[in-house]
Amino acid sequence: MDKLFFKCLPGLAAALLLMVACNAADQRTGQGNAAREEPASGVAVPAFVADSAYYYIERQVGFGPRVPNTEAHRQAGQWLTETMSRFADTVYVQQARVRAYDGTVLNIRNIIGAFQPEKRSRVLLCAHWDSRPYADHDPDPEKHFTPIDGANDGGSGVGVLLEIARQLQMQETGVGIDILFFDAEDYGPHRFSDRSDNDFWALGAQHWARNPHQAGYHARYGILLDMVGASGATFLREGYSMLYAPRVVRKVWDTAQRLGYGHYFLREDGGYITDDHYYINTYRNIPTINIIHLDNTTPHGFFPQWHTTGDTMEVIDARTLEVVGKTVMQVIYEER
Ligand code: AHN
Ligand code: ZN
Repeated sequence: MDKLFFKCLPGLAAALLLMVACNAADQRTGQGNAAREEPASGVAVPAFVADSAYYYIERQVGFGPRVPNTEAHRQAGQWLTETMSRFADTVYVQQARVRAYDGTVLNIRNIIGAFQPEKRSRVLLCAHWDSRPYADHDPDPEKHFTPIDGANDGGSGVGVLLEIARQLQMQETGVGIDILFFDAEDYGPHRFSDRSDNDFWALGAQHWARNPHQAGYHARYGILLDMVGASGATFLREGYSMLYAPRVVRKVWDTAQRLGYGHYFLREDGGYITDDHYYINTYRNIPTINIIHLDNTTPHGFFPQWHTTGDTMEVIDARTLEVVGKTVMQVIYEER
């Protein structure tokens, strides 16, 4: 009974919060759920609700660190599957066992929501849903083996994409959309382990890219969201994105500029990051970019709380979620 109570209360809070968020949007536009904004291009794009994306991050973090083979991870995966099932036309859950750098066998799940599955022309949106098992960049050495909340690293991309999924359910796009939540992105070698190989990151994406949920799966292009929620985020042009998908980078950065978000999407090059998109590009030949917070002023090149116990809800700013959500929505709703 206790369990039921704890399960239902957040559910009710969710419903209420979403209702409030929707009503707020309704009042602004007076158009109910079909709330529309028509900027420069003239395409009707539904209004991304940043508070809703923020709430989806809070829910994920609420399960505890989403580290593979833990109860919090199992429960978060269950919630993600259920939530995606409310929005997408078809949901696939791809289960697998993969071997981590240290030999640990991880039970993983990639969760995929397909919108308008009958459409041949498709765009893929993705993020990782697991969180890192260790805060190996924490300023406090005692925390170097503490799992992290991953509010920004993991949680933010999923939060933005769940809100986009909610909008897709209310108003369809000209192309089909697939939203992929990859598992086990962040189980890469501990900073102090002797394995420094880059191929132990993005294990879920590596598995999916070799065994897609549909044989021969293809999409026009893909967009990965990684660490898209910190206040004052800067998105530099990531190396592999420029190498494999320069036209997609240009399309997205131009769109952001048009929407007035040029101070987030900088026309500046960042480093090459081995992330989920690398395997989508190399194994599946789908030109895929990474919208990732890069910062040349920190020692590791990421946001300041990267892989520390400080990656909590406190770093999340709804304004950043809004910038990314609106940009991605504009791009996909303009696609014919
Ligand atoms: C490397 O550090 C080689 N890849 C890390 C990509 C990453 C970690 N994204 C989020 N967390
Ligand atoms: Zn990470």
